[in-house]
Amino acid sequence: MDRPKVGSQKHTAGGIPAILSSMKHAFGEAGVIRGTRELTRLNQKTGFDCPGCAWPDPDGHRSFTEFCENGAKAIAEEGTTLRADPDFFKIHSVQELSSWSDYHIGKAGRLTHPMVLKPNASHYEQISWDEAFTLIAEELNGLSSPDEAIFYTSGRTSNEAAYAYQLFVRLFGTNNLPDCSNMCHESSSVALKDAIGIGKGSVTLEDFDHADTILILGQNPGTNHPRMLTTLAQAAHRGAKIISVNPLFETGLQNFIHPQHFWRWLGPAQTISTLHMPLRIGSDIALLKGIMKDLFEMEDARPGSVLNHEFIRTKTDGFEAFAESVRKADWQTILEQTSLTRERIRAASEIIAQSKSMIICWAMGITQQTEGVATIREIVNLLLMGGHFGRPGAGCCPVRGHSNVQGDRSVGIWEKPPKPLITALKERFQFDPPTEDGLDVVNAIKAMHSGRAKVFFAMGGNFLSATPDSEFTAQALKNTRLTVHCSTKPNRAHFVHGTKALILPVLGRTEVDEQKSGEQFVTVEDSMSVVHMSQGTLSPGDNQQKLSEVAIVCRLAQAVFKGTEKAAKVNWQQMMENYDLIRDHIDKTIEGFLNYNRRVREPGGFYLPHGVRDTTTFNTETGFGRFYAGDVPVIDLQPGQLILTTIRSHDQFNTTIYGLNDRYRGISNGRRVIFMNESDIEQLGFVDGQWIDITSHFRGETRVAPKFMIVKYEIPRKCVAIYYPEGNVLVPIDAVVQKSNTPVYKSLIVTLTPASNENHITKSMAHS
Ligand SMILES: Nc1nc2c(c(=O)[nH]1)N[C@H]1C(S)=C(S)[C@@H](COP(=O)(O)OP(=O)(O)OC[C@H]3O[C@@H](n4cnc5c(=O)[nH]c(N)nc54)[C@H](O)[C@@H]3O)O[C@H]1N2
Ligand SMILES: Nc1nc2c(c(=O)[nH]1)N[C@H]1C(S)=C(S)[C@@H](COP(=O)(O)OP(=O)(O)OC[C@H]3O[C@@H](n4cnc5c(=O)[nH]c(N)nc54)[C@H](O)[C@@H]3O)O[C@H]1N2
Ligand SMILES: [Mo]
Repeated sequence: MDRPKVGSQKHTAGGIPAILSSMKHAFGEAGVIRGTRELTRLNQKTGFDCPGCAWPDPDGHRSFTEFCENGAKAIAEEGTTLRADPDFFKIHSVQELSSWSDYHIGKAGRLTHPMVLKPNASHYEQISWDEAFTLIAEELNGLSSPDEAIFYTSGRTSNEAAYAYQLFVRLFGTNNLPDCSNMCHESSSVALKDAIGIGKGSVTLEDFDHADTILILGQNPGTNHPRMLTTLAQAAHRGAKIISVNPLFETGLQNFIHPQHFWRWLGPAQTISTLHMPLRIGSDIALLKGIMKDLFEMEDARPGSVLNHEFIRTKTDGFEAFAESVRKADWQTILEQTSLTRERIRAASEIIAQSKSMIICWAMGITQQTEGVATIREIVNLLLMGGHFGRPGAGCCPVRGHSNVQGDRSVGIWEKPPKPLITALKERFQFDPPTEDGLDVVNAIKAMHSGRAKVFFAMGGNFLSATPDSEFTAQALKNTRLTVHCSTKPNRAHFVHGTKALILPVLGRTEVDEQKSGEQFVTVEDSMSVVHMSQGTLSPGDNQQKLSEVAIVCRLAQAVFKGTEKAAKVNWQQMMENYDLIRDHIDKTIEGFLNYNRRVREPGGFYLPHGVRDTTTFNTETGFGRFYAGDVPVIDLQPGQLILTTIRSHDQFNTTIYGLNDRYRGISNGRRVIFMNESDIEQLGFVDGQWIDITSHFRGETRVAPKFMIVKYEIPRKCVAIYYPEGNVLVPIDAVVQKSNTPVYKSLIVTLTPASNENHITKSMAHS
C-alpha cells in the first residue's frame, strides 16, 4: 500500500484551487465539450438538478453557472466516457473485481448492458432485459411471502421512479422499503416529527438573508454542500454571527472565496465562523445543555431579555420538565464531556442570548451519534426557548445528503407506511396495501443474514459499502437467492452477491430520457421542500441498453403481475410512456402535490406545505411545539480507549471515491489515515506516521480494521477520525441510534495497536 502524503490543513475553501479541480474532473472524465456544456446546465431553471447534494438553488437570480467543485466531480463521474460493458465483465472475474479498491472499481466507467451472474459462475455475462425481468419475477413469485423480499432505495431516484417503485412494492405485498435515509437523516425525521410535527426543516434559503445567528453542528459544508458556503459567506458579510460546533475546524467553516466571483479570486477571503466550538465527539447534548443553562441564568438576571415567554406560553408544552432537566445538568459533567472551556461556552451563549432570529443547521455529525435523536430534540429546545420558529430568518435546517432523498420519502419510500398514503393508494388503485411496518436498513441486513429475507433489490446505492458491519452485511447478501442492483456504475455490492445476481444499467440524471410520448423530465425535492424539474441533456451514447429507473420499475411490475388479477390494477405501460401520468397519481395520492403537472412546470417549481414554516402550526400529538427533558449522556472511556468518528474526504461521494486526495485537510495519495491529537499519540506511545490497527469495542464484541497511518491533527483529546467507508467494518450491526435505528457511524469506542503484519484487508473492505 502506498504511503499517504501529509501536508497542512488549508484555511480557506473555494478560490482558484476549486476552479482548477472542477475543470480537471469535468474535462478529464467527460471530455472537454461534454464537460463545459454540462456545467453550464447545472441547477439552472431548465436543465438537470445536480446529483451532488440537496442544497437548494436560489429562488430568484442564479449565477451563470450554479455549480461547485464537487458538483462538477459528480457530473464528471456520471458523464464519463469510460464503459464497463460486457467485454469488461468477460475479462474480469467477480473474484478479481471484488479485490479491487472502490476507487479502482468506480473508474471502470458506466454500465451499458444488463448482466447476470448465474449460480456458481465466475463471470457476469450479458442477458436480455426480458430475460432479466422474467428471472426476477420468477424469484419474487416463488417466495412464500412478499415479506421475504427487500427493496432498497438510494437518494438519487426521482420522485416519478420512487413513486412507481413504492406502488409496485406495495402492490406486490410488502413495506420492506429500506432507504439510505435510514442511515442518514432518519434521526432528524424522527426527532422533528415528535417535536414540531413534521420531519423536515422549517427554513427557506431566503431565511439565511434574515438570520442574525447561524449555528452549524456536525456538518462539513465546504466539502459536502459547497454551494452552502455562498449562502454563509453572504450572511457573514452582512454581519450574521456563525458558530461552528465540530470536533474538527473544517476548512469551509473558516474562510471562503467564491470560485465563481472572478473579481474576488485575488481579494481577501470572507471569514465564516465567528466562533468555533471544538467539542469532543458525541458531546453535543452536553454543550447544548451548557448553553441553555447560561440562557436561564441570563434570563434570571434580566427577566424577559432572553426567553420568548409569549411564544413559550402560547405555542409550546413541556417547558417546566425541560427547565428542570437543564437545572439538573451539572457544569462539571458538561465541561468534562465537551472538553470546552467555560469561557468558550459562555461566548456562544452570549451570542445566542442576543439573537432575534436564529437558524440551526446540522448533518451527519449529529444524526449518526449514539444520542442523535435526543441531540436534535435539544436543538429544538434551544430554538423553542427563543421562539425561533415561524418568523423570517429563524428555524431548523437539517441539511440533507442525497439530492432527492427528501423527495423519495415524500412520495412513499418508507418502510413505515403513513396512514394517509395507505388509504389513498387503496382508493385510487383498488387494492389492500400492507399496513405492517417493513424492514429498515439494519433490520433488512439482519433478515438476510438469518435467511428470513431471500431476494434483495436495490434502486441505486451501494448496499455493501454504505452499511455498517461490512463482514456481517457481506454474509447477509451472500445468504440470499438473488441480488439485483439498478446502477449507473459498478460498485462493490455487485461483487458480493446471492446465489444469482443481476446488474441493471440505468440512465443517469444528466442523460436524455426518451420514451414513447417524447423526451421526459423528472422531478426532485431539495432540502428546503422545493419541488422542481430536472431534465437530462446528454446523449446516453450509442450501442447501449440503459433504461430509465421508471422503465425498469414498470417493466418489472408487468413481468411480476403477468397473468394475475393485480395486472389490471395499474397501467404500467402508460406510466412508462408518459411520466405526466405518474405525476397525476402523485397529485391525487400525496398531500401537497395538487396540480403537480402544472405547478412543477413553473420556473423554479413550488414549495411543499410546512405547518411550522407557513403558519407556526405544530401538528404534534399535543398540537404544541414540544420541549423535551433529557439527561446529559456520559461517555466513559477506559484507559487507552478513544472515541472514533467516520467522515467524508473532499474527494468522494459517499462510497464513490473520486480520488485519493483530501485537499482541505492536507492529505494526498491515500485514504487509510487516522486523524489523532498530538498528546494522545505521545501518551499512547505511538509516533506520527506510524501504521496502526483499530479495534472497536461494543458489548464485549470486537471488530478490527487494519492498517491506518497516524496523522497528527487538530482534534480534541481522546477523539480520532477515519474515512467512510474504510471505517464501516468497525460499526457493529447492533450499535444503533435509539428511536431512529440509524447505525452509529459517528461515535465508536476504539483502541489502537501497532499494525500487525499478519493482518490482511479482506475483500469486502478493500477500499483503497
Ligand atoms: N462531495 C460530497 N458531497 C456530499 C456527500 C459526499 O460524500 N461528497 N454526501 C452527501 C450525503 S448522502 C450526506 S448525508 C451529506 C453529508 O454531509 P456531512 O454531514 O457534512 O458529512 P460528514 O463527512 O459525514 O461530516 C460530518 C461532520 O460532522 C463532524 N462530526 C463528527 N462527529 C461529530 C460529533 O460528535 N459532533 C459534532 N458536532 N460534529 C461531529 C465531522 O467532523 C464532520 O465535519 O453530504 C452530501 N453531499
Ligand atoms: N461509516 C459511515 N457510513 C455511512 C455514512 C457515514 O457518514 N459514515 N453515511 C451514510 C449516509 S449519510 C448515506 S446517505 C449512505 C449512502 O448509501 P448509498 O446511497 O447506498 O451509497 P452511494 O455511495 O451514494 O451509492 C453509490 C452508487 O449509486 C449508484 N448510482 C449513482 N447514481 C445513480 C442513479 O442516478 N440511479 C441509480 N439507480 N443508481 C445510481 C452507482 O452505481 C453508485 O455506485 O451511506 C451511509 N454510510
Ligand atoms: Mo446521506
